[in-house]
Amino acid sequence: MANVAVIGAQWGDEGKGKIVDWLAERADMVVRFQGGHNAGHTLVVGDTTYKLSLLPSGIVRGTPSVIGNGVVLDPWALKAEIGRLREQGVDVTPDTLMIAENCALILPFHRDLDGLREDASGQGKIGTTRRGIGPAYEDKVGRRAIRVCDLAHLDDLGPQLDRLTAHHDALRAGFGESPIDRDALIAELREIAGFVLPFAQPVWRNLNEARSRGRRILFEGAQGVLLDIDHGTYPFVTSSNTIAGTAAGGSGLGPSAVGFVLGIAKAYTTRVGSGPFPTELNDDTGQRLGERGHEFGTVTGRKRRCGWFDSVLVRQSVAVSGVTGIALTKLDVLDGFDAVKICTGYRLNGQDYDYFPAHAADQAGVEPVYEEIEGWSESTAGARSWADLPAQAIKYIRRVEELIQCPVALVSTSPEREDTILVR
Ligand code: 2SA
Ligand code: MG
Repeated sequence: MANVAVIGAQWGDEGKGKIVDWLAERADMVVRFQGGHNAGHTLVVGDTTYKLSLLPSGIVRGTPSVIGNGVVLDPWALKAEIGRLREQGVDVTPDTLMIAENCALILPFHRDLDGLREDASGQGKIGTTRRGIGPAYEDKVGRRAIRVCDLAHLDDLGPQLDRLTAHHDALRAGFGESPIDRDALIAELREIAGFVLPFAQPVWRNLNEARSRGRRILFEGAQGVLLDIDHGTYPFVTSSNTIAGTAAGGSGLGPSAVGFVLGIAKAYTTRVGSGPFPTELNDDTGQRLGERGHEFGTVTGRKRRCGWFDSVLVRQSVAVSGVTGIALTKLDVLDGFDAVKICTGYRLNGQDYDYFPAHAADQAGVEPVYEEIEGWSESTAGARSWADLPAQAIKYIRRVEELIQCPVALVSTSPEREDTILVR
């Protein structure tokens, strides 16, 4: 079996956690390659629900798990998440978790800055998770970041701290905040270093070695393609590249390491945070999708905005991420509708669009064009084979495939791992 990269094909929360868990059984390693603890992956195993934000989903079943260099790592969040898992009976040791030594850290003032900016933005709010993700990536790209490997050299941090504090103290002053207390920061880092360093590894090397020994690697994306810093609904995006191409750069393997790209898409659409959403429904139907789909954020508990399936957006995600097959999730949420709609194109200023234009005002202004399909009254919840699906549901899936120009490889019909239909 080829190495699989799993990515979200919408705005995140497509149900990647369950699919990754399903695939992790067939993989030797699971790798996170971008994002941080802004992700929220829910896994249901028997009677237990695990909520992961930073750790790769393989960790729950003991599959060796890797946090790659493309991730921004909050060491305190790491410690807290490992602590919660240990309470649920899942042990995390340096045998089951490796962290790239060249991973940039999220520090306490990144989180502060994320919140300060959001609070000051009013209407322009991005609706971030306030975890410091954006500010940490800014420092990485600005060559000021403190990285995991620096935790072993805290006495030599002088020049780096100069650059970091010069930058942040100016920003903080603008918000009326006091300068960074360098001694306190070093003391905090010294305290957490002992927890993090046992997991630190030259991950690129270990992964390449594993690959040459024929180990199967599963790449676990976070968020979704429409939140990609380049291809997403900028500026209402996250601060990393969420496309499948990042699996290589964010882990230290070449692009040839990825053999199959599985895009995850919900049978409808949701979004948390601000930004354009052409098929959003601010009516009873939207309400019903949210209630049936339990659409609340895993990390922040925020209510998700809901709407019909948008084939234009998913087709675009399929293209920019090189998606080989789609896993369609939460089909059962559409059970019982008299009719279901699929967005097949947009209209803007009297013009037709078969793609999502880049400009923010155009993205906010497009009117969706819908195709209506007769619904199905039977339940698809828990269906485990194609034969269990009502004819109309199959028709819906086939139409989705046609519109997004990509085959549906899996259909997920409940949070349970076993309730998954392998299409071909
Ligand atoms: P950030 O914090 O800088 O990454 O936020 C920027 C935008 O990215 C969105 N974003 C997400 N959207 C959906 N799911 C995400 N993870 C959690 C989950 C979200 C939660 O899986 O449930 O619990 O609220 C996620 N992470 C970031 C965010 O809403 C901003 O639009
Ligand atoms: Mg999520």
